[in-house]
Amino acid sequence: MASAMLSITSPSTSASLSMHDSHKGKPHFGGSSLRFSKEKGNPFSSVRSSGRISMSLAVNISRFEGIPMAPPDPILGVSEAFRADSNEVKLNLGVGAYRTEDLQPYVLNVVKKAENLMLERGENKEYLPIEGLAAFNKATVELLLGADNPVIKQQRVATVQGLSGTGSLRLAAALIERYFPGAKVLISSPTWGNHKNIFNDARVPWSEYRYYDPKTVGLDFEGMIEDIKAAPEGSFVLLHGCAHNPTGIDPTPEQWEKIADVIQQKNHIPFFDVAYQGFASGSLDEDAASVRLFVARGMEVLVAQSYSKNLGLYAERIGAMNVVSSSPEAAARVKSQLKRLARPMYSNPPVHGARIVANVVGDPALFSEWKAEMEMMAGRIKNVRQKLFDSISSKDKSGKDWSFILKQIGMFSYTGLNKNQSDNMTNKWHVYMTKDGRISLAGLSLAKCEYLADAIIDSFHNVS
Ligand code: PGU
Repeated sequence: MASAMLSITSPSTSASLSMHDSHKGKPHFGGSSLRFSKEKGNPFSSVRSSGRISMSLAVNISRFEGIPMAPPDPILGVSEAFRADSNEVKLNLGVGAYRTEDLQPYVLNVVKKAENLMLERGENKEYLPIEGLAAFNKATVELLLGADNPVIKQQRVATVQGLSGTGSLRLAAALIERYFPGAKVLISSPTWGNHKNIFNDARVPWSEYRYYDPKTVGLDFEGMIEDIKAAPEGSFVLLHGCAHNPTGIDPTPEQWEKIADVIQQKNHIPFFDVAYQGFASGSLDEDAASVRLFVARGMEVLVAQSYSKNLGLYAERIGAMNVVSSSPEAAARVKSQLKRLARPMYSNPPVHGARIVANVVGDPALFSEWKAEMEMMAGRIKNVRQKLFDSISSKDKSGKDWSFILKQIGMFSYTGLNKNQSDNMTNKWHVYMTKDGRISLAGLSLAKCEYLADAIIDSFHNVS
């Protein structure tokens, strides 16, 4: 609450009164409402001289009065609302975070083993170099492109460790802002909600390309190609490497080829966001096929990576930014600038997650165990996807075709529910989800599929 102290001094009087916004009989000064002096020094205190009366106005209104309340985050805010709900049936399908069949968070066994190794070795806590842990950077680019990819041998990739997917994207956005002034980033419509925030905050202009077609509940491939063609030459085209978020709809391998054709023709720069490698299909190689296709064509490519989902390292903030360049010299210069951008932002990245990744990927036994665990996680999501489809199809007698649920891949299902219907899911059924109609199947269990099917059917048919 705003409050102000007024002290009035004159040869014969000295008074002080405090005033509050909420007071009905608020003191009034000379017909004008309370204004802050723009003079030097404390803008919240002013001294006025009026004849023999000098008024000293010391205002202890917060300096942050001009800062409005920010809205809750459309994704992470859903988890906050979920925590505040005391109803036992509640279900959090908002954030894309893997849960077990008992709906508990899951720490991978390989992660625990890697952490034990780290304890045994008694690793220190010294600063990492600005570009991150060397063993991590080597492991991450090899995982992405394949260890024998020629661009790695030719030292044409600038890889720096980033603060997970988000931080890596933000670093690349800063690079674009600094070295490609005015260049636009093309973003799919729809996309992960934070993409726009990232480019907005980095002051990088963006526009959308068509991606999702609500009529077919599939990819608007023609629209996508048209929009990429129509963009100014040399734009950055942001692509989801696999398991497109939020739609769960990916281009086919043939479509990826055509997308690469147009991007090459237009001299655009492909910019991949790879947040789900291994999580979509269960195979690390299959999920990196799109990126590898572009690299094999000799194109320069940006790739942000995240280990939040595939290694369950959400809170460790571990990922990387890779820039595949046409020469080792260009790669070295790009890397030097990425470091220069990172230094004043966060100085150097955290070590714990980087060591986990390096240990898991660098140890053949742990690596194959990881792949099995990833298949298990991807498999559980596929099972609930199937069960949800079966439940909805058998309960809904309206004849609506729900088969799109099975065509989508990855963690999410894009249900087609609108905002009102999504609100009904939450308010009536205690199912927490984002307002764009996305549900995270990673937060669903087989046991809850019937309940969710009832909620979706009710929301779809009874709310407009
Ligand atoms: N890119 C995409 C496409 C994503 O879906 C996510 C995470 C990220 C990047 C960033 O993840 P990092 O944890 O920074 O590596 N999206 C999830 C997680 C919640 C969020 O919005 O950050 C989601 O639910 O969409």
